[in-house]
Amino acid sequence: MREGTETLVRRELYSAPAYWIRSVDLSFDLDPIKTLVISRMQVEPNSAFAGHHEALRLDGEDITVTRVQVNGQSISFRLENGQLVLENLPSEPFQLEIRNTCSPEKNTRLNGLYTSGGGFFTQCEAQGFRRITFFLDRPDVMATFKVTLRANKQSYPVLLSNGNKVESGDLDHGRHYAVWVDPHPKPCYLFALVAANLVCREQRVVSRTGKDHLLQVYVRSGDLDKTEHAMQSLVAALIWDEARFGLSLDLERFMIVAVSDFNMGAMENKGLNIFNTKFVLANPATATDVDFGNVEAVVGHEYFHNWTGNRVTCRDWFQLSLKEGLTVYRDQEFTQDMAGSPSARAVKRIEDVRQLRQIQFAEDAGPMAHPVRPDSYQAIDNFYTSTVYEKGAEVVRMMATLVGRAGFARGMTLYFERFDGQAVTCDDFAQAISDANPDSALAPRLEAFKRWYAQSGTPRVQASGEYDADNRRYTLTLSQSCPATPGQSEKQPFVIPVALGLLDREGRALPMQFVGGPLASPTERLLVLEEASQSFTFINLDSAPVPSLLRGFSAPVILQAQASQDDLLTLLRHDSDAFNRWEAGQQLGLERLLAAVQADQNGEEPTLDAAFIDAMQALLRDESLDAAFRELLLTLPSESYVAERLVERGVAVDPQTIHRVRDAFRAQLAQALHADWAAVWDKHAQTGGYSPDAISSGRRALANLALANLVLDAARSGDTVWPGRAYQRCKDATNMTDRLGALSALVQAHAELAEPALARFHAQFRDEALVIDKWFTLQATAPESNGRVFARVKALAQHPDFSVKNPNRARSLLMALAQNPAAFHRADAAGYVFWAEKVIEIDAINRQLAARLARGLDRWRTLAEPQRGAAQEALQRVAAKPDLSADVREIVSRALAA
Ligand code: B3K
Ligand code: ZN
Repeated sequence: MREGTETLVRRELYSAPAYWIRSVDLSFDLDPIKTLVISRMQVEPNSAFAGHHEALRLDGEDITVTRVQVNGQSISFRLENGQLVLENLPSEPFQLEIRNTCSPEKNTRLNGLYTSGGGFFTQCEAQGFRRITFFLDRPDVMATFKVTLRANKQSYPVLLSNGNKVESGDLDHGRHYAVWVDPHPKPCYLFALVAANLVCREQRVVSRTGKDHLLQVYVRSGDLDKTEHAMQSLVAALIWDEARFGLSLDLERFMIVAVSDFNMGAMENKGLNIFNTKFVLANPATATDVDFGNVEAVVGHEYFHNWTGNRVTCRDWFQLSLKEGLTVYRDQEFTQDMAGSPSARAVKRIEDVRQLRQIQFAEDAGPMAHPVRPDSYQAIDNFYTSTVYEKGAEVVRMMATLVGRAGFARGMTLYFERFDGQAVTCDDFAQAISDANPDSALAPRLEAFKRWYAQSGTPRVQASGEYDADNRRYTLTLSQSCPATPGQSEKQPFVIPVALGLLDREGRALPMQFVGGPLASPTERLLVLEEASQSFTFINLDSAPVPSLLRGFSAPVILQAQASQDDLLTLLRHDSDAFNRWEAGQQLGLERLLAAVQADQNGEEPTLDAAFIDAMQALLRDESLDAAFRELLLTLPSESYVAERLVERGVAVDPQTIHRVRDAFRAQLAQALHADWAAVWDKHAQTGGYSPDAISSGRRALANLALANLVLDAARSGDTVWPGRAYQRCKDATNMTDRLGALSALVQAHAELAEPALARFHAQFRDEALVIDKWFTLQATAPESNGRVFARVKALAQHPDFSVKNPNRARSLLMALAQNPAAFHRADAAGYVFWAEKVIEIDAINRQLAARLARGLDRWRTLAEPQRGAAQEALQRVAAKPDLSADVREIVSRALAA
């Protein structure tokens, strides 16, 4: 047992293991109360340690060892800090056999071998395998696995593990068995087994190599009608990875299994992906367009790990972004390529950036700020963060930008040539991309570029332009800085690719020519900012241009450009870069929100000006724009994004004021554009037969936004027609996107009809767990008004359908509350008291889940009083618990540290 230990693990202290485990033969007698595990390993002393006779220290946690044998002879052993220590071992390779037991039913942490819905499932990344048997639980120890499963045949008809099934049959006493062999050496975090009563959808495909593959999606028998989209997504992912990167499936069989109790989204176990049901199950009646998109993205993500993560894995957990950043980049590209049109690609990019700025930027500014390649951790599970994943993906994206699309594909090829079958580092990856592109913009700057892996914090880029009319020149000066973050006070300059365009006042793209540069004058250029400050001069310009900076969000930085209102309006109307068009609109909205929050202190009512409303109206009416893009343009920056921008300006955050102001603006847009919203609704409300493609889902998204505005405006005007229509749509809708959109319109506007609609919805979907999750979330994320939302969340926590044991359900209510600033950050501290209770309650059951919820107060220091003091007290209350897990302790102590 290693409970409560708070040792800090450091990246610098990496050393190779004293022994290798080359193969392992595992056998399981599966029983919920007591499962017997026998592990036979081929162990080899690491020749680098020759002559030292190191002890072999095997990791173990919450398991009981009953016998240890070396080459068939029982030997003595001792347990030290939870590790099984074996001494006086042979200096030649030997066979080690360990027998131990574990208790899957008691494993409420959902880490290791556990039971869910009457079946057995595993989760081993990062350190769950040690909860199954004693092992060198580290990713640089790679072994081939043979697995024998024995279990009651009636209760567990399906027995699965990694690789290929080589044998199966019946045993005495109603039991049966199956033997699986995985020929690919792998670290133990990629081990998986499933024993359950499941059915599967299957399909055969032939890959480019000419090989035949069996694809299977396993679910509970009632869910088979929700597996088509996951299977289609898997086939699409297979084809895409071959086409874009030349990477084919290396397995005869590829399985996906859905489980309803799961700590995160999904897990890329070799050949046996285990998924949270939320990211597998989808049909039009129960899943929204967003769910369909998530299924495609996560199925793709886990499939892509088969190469980026499994074939080439991480040397140690500090290198996590090696596989996660790269695989997120790959799944983002996959979704964009699947979306097709340039406009649909831009929509996906905007959604990804919005997420990055909302979550990762806040993380980078708070107590949990860490580099993409962290330097230390207490609980590795706390470092599966937005920084490692999403910022890591941006780092890969910048490399791809600097070497170009074809260059990046070459880099990937070299990466696999060099490292296939090995456990490597982020440096190895960057080196391969660079070496494959010696003449690129990356190669000469590689060392400086790698600061993205080492330095935490979000860089700021200031831009200012000067036009010299006499010489018809425009000089753009870019400078960068990065605020101090925990443990890092000084930062060196980053290598920042800045995609740039110049527009004239009419919005036409201008050719961009450098002094003395080549004659070519494209309308977009990639500048590389690598010093603290640099100037770029463009010639032959007849008037002062409007710069379109950081197109496509070419680097994960905060741009401080001080663009004028006119410039922003020009960009909003005309920029050829869809991302920057959207960004200009966000800037215009943001400035108004910030000004109104400040003015609120003088008692001024928040009022939107005609110029802004007109601009929004023009966009809403512009039929040449995709519906999905208009939906994004017409959505104001979120409350948490506004809060972070206030922090930037040194203002203490009052979530209640931000909420009041943003709500007032929403209401004004709903009123001023009423007729336009009604017209949009008429045009987009009916989308015909359901298809989750980008065009149809964009139409549904815009229709739902229109309905939300119309129902919201009805709350002001007393109109009953629109709420009536929304209610009717809740009843009649033929797909979940429309139904939930209508329900959400009622709930968000606190319409009277919300109550009967919610009750009806619950009754209709009471047996669909994932839909009931939505029902909880919808209520917890409604705009707060007079404490009603918070009161409802507390009541819902007592609802018979609520349970903190199921992570999806717990998140659907509690994480949702933590993401609803005005409901959570109450002046009377009740939100924090409730939060602390739940963190402590859940920590006793499931520490990973509790640690995620504990992140909810990361940004307490930015709050104004009385919230600030109250939040601190709540954190202290949690920190004062003596038996807290290392996971939660790490989060709250970092939050409280000065
Ligand atoms: N690699 C897993 C995450 C495991 C999290 C462990 N706490 C899922 C993924 O990123 O694909
Ligand atoms: Zn991943």
